[in-house]
Amino acid sequence: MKSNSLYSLLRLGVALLAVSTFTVAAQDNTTAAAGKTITVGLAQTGAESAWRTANTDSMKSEAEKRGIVLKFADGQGKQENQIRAVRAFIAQDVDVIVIDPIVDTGWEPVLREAKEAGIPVIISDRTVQVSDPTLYKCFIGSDFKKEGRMVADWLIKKTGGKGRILEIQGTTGSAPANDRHDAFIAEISKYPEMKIIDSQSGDFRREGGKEVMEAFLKKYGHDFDIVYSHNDDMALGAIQAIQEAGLKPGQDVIIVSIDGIKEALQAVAAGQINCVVECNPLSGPKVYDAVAKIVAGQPVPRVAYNKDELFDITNAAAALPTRQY
Ligand code: GZL
Repeated sequence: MKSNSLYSLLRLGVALLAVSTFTVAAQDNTTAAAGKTITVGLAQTGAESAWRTANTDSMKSEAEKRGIVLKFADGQGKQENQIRAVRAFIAQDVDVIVIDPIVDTGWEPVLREAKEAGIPVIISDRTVQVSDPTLYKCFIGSDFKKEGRMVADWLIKKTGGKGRILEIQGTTGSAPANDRHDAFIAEISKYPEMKIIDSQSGDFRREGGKEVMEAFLKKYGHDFDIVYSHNDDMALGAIQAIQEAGLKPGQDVIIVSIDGIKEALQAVAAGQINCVVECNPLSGPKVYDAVAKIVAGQPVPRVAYNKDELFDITNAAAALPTRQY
């Protein structure tokens, strides 16, 4: 084949490639242009647990799927970082701000700034305490009080309403820690022989759960019956400490937890955790459905709770193959 015809063939190939890439891009732009490309600012709590990683992955992958521009800020476990990020989103005039608030107080000033800038806010995952309900559009997440009740009711059935309980709490001041504690206490307080003998925060971190459990074991030896952990990461850390102390988790002590991450369900199937109440982290689709409605000026439900399931030895193994997180 003559070199110049090879050259023209190559040029044609490159041109076709460019067009196909451009076409794909154009299609995306066309789709976006038709529906206006939406920009969302997400102030995430941090990366404290496997649950949080799944939550962040869902928010990022779903935004990409929908052609939404996501400005992501990792709060690194500090509310001031989240507030700083929200102020940056306001300055960038995003279409909607989504906040997963680390703690549930201290949000009014920055929410007021977003309102004055005309930028709607969605509270995702954890709730906030505000005096003015117009400071945010809606809450999308799980009902933490229901989760606390579900764990307590399972324990009451399992023990006949008896037992000395050690509680490993989530992040101090966070809605899940407050609500999972309060609702659990409200249920078990109906049984005089069932009580929490000690409660410490492990900050939703695996290492935190292990450290708190090590301190409990030093203080109480084996003079307790149940460990109630506010999330799976801390429960898995606690299991490590319990094993290192020569006790069998799930047998010598009952362990109950919340979240439903795959590793915890594997521990339930293996008999090391006795009960896990799910708290679905895959918020992306529901949050961006609400974003689309808000941008289109349509109403959204004030509260949208996830459906959360309970897993124990009767159903954990069967659930494992289809677990998405
Ligand atoms: C609950 C979520 C909690 C999880 C933890 O919706 O805010 O934070 O239970 C996570 O695993 O770190």
